[in-house]
Amino acid sequence: MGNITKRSFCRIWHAACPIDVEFTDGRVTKILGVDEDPLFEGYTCVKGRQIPEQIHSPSRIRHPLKRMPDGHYEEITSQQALDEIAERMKSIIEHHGPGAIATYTGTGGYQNAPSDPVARAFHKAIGSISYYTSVTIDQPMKRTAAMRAGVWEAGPQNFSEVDVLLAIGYNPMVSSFAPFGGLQGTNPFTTLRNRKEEGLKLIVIDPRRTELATQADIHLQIRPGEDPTLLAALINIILSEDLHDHEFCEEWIEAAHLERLAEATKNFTADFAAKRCDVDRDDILKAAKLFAEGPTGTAGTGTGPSMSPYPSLMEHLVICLNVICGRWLRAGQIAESRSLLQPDTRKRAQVLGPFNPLSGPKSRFRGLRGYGGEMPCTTLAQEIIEPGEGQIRALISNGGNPVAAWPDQERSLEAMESLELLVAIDHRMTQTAQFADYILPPRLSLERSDVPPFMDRWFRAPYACYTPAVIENPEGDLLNDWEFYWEIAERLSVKIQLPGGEIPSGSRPTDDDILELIYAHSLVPFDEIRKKNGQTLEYLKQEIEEADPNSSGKFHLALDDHLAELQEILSQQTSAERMEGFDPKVHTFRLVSRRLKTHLNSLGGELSKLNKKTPTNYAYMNPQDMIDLEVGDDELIQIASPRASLIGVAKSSDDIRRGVISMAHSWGSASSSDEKVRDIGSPTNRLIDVENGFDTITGQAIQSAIPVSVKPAKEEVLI
Ligand SMILES: Nc1nc2c(c(=O)[nH]1)N[C@H]1C(S)=C(S)[C@@H](COP(=O)(O)OP(=O)(O)OC[C@H]3O[C@@H](n4cnc5c(=O)[nH]c(N)nc54)[C@H](O)[C@@H]3O)O[C@H]1N2
Ligand SMILES: Nc1nc2c(c(=O)[nH]1)N[C@H]1C(S)=C(S)[C@@H](COP(=O)(O)OP(=O)(O)OC[C@H]3O[C@@H](n4cnc5c(=O)[nH]c(N)nc54)[C@H](O)[C@@H]3O)O[C@H]1N2
Ligand SMILES: [Mo]
Repeated sequence: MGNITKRSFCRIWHAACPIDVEFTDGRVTKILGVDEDPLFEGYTCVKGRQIPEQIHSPSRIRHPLKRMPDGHYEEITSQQALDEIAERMKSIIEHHGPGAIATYTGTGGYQNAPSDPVARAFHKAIGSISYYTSVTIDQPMKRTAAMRAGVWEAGPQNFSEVDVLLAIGYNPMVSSFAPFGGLQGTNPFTTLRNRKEEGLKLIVIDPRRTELATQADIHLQIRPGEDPTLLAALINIILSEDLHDHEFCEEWIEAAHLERLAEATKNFTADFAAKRCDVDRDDILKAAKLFAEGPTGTAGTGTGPSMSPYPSLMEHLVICLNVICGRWLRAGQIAESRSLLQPDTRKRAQVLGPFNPLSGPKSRFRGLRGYGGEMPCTTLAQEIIEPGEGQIRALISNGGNPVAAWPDQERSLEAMESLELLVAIDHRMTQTAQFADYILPPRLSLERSDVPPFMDRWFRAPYACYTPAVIENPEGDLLNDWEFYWEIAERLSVKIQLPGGEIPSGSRPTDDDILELIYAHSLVPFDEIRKKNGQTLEYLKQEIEEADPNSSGKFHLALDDHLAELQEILSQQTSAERMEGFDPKVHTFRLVSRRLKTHLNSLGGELSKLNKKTPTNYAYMNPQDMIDLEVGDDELIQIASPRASLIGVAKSSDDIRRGVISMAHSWGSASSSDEKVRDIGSPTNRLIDVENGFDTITGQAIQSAIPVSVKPAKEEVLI
């Protein structure tokens, strides 16, 4: 047959890089970038280039597995698995109500356009509130903080044109992720180099001198968890030096809110912040001035500070910075990004809201509520464990890995053990799949038609991108995630309702039928999108309209709960005091989260090249700290938080500030000890307690800037 090439796009992660998939004798042999793509210019990452091995790996699960009473798994047909699962669900619903059936959609589900919408709609169809996703443990405050402060309908200033970028705790060169208005994963190296050549000024706040920070004009190498202090100081300096955008503030900030914000931040002086955050005072002053003088710019946050103490306050302060400097698109300007898959929406230069984001049902725990159409993931393990009305008894893990990824592993493990029914939709025997009653293998990326649901609204141009399944009849008994929900709905005699109507009963729809139902009201008709794989549609760039003369929305910057938190912070030595059991003499280090080039959360270890490059989730530390602790490279250390301890493999890295351990999450096993740390790493989520120091709005647990003690550990701990 020889070599043929088919065009698709990568779905290892949201970045959605266009790829040419090379086939030799019917097998995928190579992934190539697409040089002529207008946004990506040939860019791919090392993970995406391993897709051939992922698709053809002998260890890939290709047939449904059922756990037998003695614990071993047997292959069964998908029809048998679905019949049995539906029967068990029926009985659970009959005895305990539909809320006892839960789904958790993880990153695997989010790289698959129909997965989340169909899973959500299935839960609506059966009347279950118990829908959860990784979004509520992944910067949920981006949504809630914006709603609480007010949303600028026209959006942030365009990344391609801004003069200053303030990047707070994200690293797109590795993560291919960037927030709102920031550098996206779309070809990040070339894009940043080009923008720097055009004069972009870059300020980075990160305890690590990251791949992004090396490009910064000012790098504030902050003590982890102290971002609220630094951000409050930037606001204070900008307001007291009169560097803010008066006109914008007068028009768009609710009366008295600017004065109250100024009052609440006035003690956050450059000196105070320099001491608390351990950064140079003059650099803070310079950063405030650089950002405020722009003339244009944008500030945005990533996972680091969003997982540290006071994350909602932190996000709110970033909104305040953008507001007081007027960092938004105005009437007559052109927005560079535009969603093609969502319905057409207006973009007016005005504030919508504020809104109450917490409109969902009440959780049984910690006074938290649902938001954004789902329940907070940090309560899910407890909702499973805790008996009583509302207890969850069945969980579908839809492209996720709860045991590895959820904060508070002890609770996650107890939850997995307590479930009456656990179904894992995954192609790997993960830490979670090991507990499953049924494992249903999905069709993987190249085996399904798709669009990039997440990047669609963030590409730096209206960009149309669709792929057909480039492998048509994959070997095995595989279901696309949505097919699982449809098959169960058929058996429960319920209808799944999508924007374009119900998924029909009887004969099986195609992926394209489902995409068409989901995107029935898209700006660009789905039939049109289907004809495009990586084209920018410049003519769709949208001009910002004047504000509606009757609009009364204003930004609310002085929210009582956040002002109270600012006062609390002023009275502390460190934000770690937010955690019970923190002892400044014992917990002298902070453990921060990071991403690794070779892995995507828990995915990567099964791919030979990636595993060889990164065999474990090293505990990266400053070399001087290692000398002080008398620990050498590749030696073991014990890391203990107020909650629990783990064994890490130390590695010196002079890009990390002193007093910090930088470590990737979702490694290790489902056991509570780390004998195999050198081969499979260890789980930082064991160190976390969802009840200790959590964010009261979103429920986000402290997953970064975790106070820990560190000491050398002997090899014997591995035996
Ligand atoms: N301590 C700490 N904890 C964290 C974080 C942190 O920074 N620190 N980060 C948090 C964040 S941001 C997130 S998003 C979560 C991640 O949480 P999860 O999404 O639960 O974790 P992943 O390891 O990404 O799990 C994705 C699973 O999907 C599977 N998969 C891959 N492709 C497909 C597919 O095509 N179909 C299906 N059905 N499955 C597929 C993979 O094999 C993998 O097991 O973890 C969170 N937890
Ligand atoms: N290669 C790769 N890419 C990925 C992933 C992966 O696992 N591997 N995961 C994907 C997922 S699920 C997500 S959500 C995105 C996340 O994308 P990013 O948010 O860009 O994630 P990171 O690269 O971990 O960057 C977080 C940064 O925050 C810093 N940090 C930690 N604590 C603090 C703090 O208290 N304050 C400040 N200011 N900084 C802090 C860390 O040092 C780190 O550099 O990445 C995605 N892309
Ligand atoms: Mo994430």
